[in-house]
Amino acid sequence: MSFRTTPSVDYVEDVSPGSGALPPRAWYAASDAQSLSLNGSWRFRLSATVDAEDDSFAEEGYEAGDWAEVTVPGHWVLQGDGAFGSPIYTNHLYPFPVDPPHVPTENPTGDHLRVFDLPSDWPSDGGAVLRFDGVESCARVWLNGTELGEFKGSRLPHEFAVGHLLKPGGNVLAVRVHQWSAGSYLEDQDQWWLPGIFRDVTLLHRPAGGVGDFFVHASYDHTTGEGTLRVDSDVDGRVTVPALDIDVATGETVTVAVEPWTAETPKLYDGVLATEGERVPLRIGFRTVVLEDGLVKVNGRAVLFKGVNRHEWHPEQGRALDLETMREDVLLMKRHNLNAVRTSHYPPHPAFLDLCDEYGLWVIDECDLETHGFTEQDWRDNPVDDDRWTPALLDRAARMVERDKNHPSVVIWSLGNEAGTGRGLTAMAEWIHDRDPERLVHYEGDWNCRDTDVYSRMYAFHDEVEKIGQRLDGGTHRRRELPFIQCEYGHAMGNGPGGLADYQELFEKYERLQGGFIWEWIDHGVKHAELGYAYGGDFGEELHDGNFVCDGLVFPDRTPSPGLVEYKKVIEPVHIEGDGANGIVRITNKQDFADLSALAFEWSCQVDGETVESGSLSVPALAPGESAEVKLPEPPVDGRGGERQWTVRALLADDTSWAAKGHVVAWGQFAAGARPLPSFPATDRPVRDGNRFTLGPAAFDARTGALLSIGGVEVSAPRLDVWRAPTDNDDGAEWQTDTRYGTLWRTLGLHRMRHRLVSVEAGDDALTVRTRVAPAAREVGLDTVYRWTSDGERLRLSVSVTPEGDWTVPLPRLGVRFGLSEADSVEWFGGGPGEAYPDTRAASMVGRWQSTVDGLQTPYVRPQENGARADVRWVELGGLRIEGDPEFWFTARRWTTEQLDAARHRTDLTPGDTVWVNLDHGQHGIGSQSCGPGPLPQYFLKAEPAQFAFVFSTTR
Ligand code: IPT
Repeated sequence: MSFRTTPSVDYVEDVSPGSGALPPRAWYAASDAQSLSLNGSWRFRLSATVDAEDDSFAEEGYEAGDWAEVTVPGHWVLQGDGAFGSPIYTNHLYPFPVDPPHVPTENPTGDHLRVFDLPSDWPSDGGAVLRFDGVESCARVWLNGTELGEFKGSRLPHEFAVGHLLKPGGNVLAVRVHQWSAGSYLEDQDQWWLPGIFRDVTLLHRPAGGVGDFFVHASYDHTTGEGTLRVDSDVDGRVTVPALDIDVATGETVTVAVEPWTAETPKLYDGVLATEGERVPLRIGFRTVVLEDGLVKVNGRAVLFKGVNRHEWHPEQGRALDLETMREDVLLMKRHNLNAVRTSHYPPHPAFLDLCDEYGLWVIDECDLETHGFTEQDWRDNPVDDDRWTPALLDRAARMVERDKNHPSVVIWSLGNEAGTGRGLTAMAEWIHDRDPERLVHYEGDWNCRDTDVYSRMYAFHDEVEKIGQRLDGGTHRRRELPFIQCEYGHAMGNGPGGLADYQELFEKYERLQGGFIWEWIDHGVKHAELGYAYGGDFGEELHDGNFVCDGLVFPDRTPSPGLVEYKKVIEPVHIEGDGANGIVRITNKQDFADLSALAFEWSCQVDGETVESGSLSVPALAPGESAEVKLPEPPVDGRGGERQWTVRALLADDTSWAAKGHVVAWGQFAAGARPLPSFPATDRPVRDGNRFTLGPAAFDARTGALLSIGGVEVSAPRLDVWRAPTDNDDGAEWQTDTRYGTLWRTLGLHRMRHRLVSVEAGDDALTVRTRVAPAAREVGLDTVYRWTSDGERLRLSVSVTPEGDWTVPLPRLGVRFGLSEADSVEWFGGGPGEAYPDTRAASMVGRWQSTVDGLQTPYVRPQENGARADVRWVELGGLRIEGDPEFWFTARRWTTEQLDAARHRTDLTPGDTVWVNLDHGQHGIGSQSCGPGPLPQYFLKAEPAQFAFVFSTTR
């Protein structure tokens, strides 16, 4: 005899999207129909398998008093202090056997229970709908003991008709959520696996004659300046837009003069869709998206996407984001000049799209689909190429498009991410094209562009992007006619990404290149009591991808990282270049739609980094693409003869919804005269006194030639340093074999260089110390000569480095490191205020800056090289003033590079007694090799002969 033991749980491994839910429809936040939020505290019981507990908890009268509680929206693994399991991070590996559609027997299952009363004024007529905006990954739902159905599609809405089941009080809503389901195979995005009811649960009254589904078609004709509106509605009604005097029936078309919607000018018209039983507010943006002349055009103009990939993330709530956090993301994006978001890799909380409409961001709305883990088996059994899964794929496409179709910000639909190729994707594209011919379709995985309207790639190197721009990349006939975007580039993991300015130059040079989207917005660090922020492996996962989950432009707490500051500069909407010698500044409007009337311009003149004069600059309201040359005022007369430069800034002329008047949008800086280099005659002579040499203000160890003090300031002797704690980009991704310099440097031994003293020579005007710096076991080395001179007050160190042997790798850095026993505040004249490296220095502004040693540190979630300031002319700290000949890179920290290198989390770093200072002549570029290209050749720090000098004096 055979029998099945678990007939009731077949749905978990069923490839179908589910059963019982209503057809998808347009989402709206509020209408005049009543609604009841069911967010809040729910009773919660966790089981280890899908059927460890029966479903009697769904019955009325069930006693759940001894259950735990969780907050909805939320993920249970982030609640209960570890009592409910923990998060798992994998990039593309499935954390369970690839055995589709089966999932492990160990399948954490969370039973959620909520008892609610209807408000006393809840209408007795009409029906009601229960809406789940997001549940990971599979849910089965009961109301008052009656099963409503089950569903998959974690980041998509599901509604159930419940009017007939509701009672005034004591309604029992029971939801059983399984962490793993057949749907998990379609949700293999690079992120934490986080089960739970993580978006809102809402009960919506559905009045008789209420609004059903509706589709707002609002186009803009740039040749006439007119907008055309038609609202198709399942339920007939009227559409009114008071500001436009529109009052038409649904389904009827009306054309009037309008201001169009663009990301730069997000004009929304308030309207109402009124049916017999309901009034739904509309926010209408008129715009037309087409593929024309091989370009994505909106309102007749090609757009340049300056975008970012945004996962939903909060360090404590995971993907359960509140409205304020969503708004913070949008405001940060607008304030950093971004104009586009790809909702990687699933439709976001719908309120986020409302914000994109309101503040102005172009959106690529991506479907909740990724089957990346099948790449491990050459895509065998990939669900997107297996007809049995196609209904689930179509269901996902429809739930996204129907939910989000009324957002003007959404200009492109994306089928999903990293799912290989297959018939299921084609079916999705066909369905979407048919349902919404007024938008374009994107998918990166198909390089032949069979189903898509844009050729999209991720992490293509600069040289390939240039070829694509020049249309020399070949490809299918269809692809050759399409515009190009990088849906992911500039991997913002740790220090970096480098090379953004070089990409932007290409995007701006070639018409076919319509920009790109940085990977990614935020580090998905999980707030952790001991570690600060946890990443993959910190929860004991058996398979994980470490800190690959921390690769955002903002830190987990949404503090902008230097990468975001750099990106803001690189994509600034106004280009400001100057000819300082002739006092001319050239301003170019790089926007696609808006003129410059929203901006005010200011000039200032600096002598040695200090502003001596400033004023406003009148700049014509240039149209997009236009440039003008503006004459700067006569440079101020100043007897000091220092280094002079101009700085010109573009600021918001008035308050906007996203930043206050005076917010700096763009800037340019240019020299008005060369920098006088520090020099003095070497008048002093080294004098021996026992085991010391003195030279001007300095004392040296006579035997080793090591500097001991300058004036009263004790130092641990400067010596050559080439090591930096490898960044994630130095380490590179595992699939990059021959350019992973972090490993190559370590193999060569650059992290354990030995210093052999060759000679100490006291001459007439200099103390010269000759050394050879080299790693054990290798024949390569760096002949290094330190030459010390003084004029009695100041001390000059000239370093000359001559590589010996066959150097096949670049150097991480080249300079000197020394220790100071006391240092806290730091002031410098040079690049700032933030860190910069050779290929991440666009945003480094030359000026006078102040900070502290702690303030100089950039808190990358996994500690690594950070905090260098570029182009430093002089720095003062710890009683010393150090001037550079030429300018140098300055770094100071309370731990050694070796300690920084060994640390896995910020909490591993404990300040020691010494402040370690690096004065570098060179730094190797950063690149984006944690996923993408390394530094371009011009940013390599080659092992080549080099000379550089520093002048030391005391400030006390
Ligand atoms: C690409 C993914 O699309 C994205 O989700 C993320 O994983 C990113 O890489 C790296 O952080 S896939 C890439 C490995 C080609």
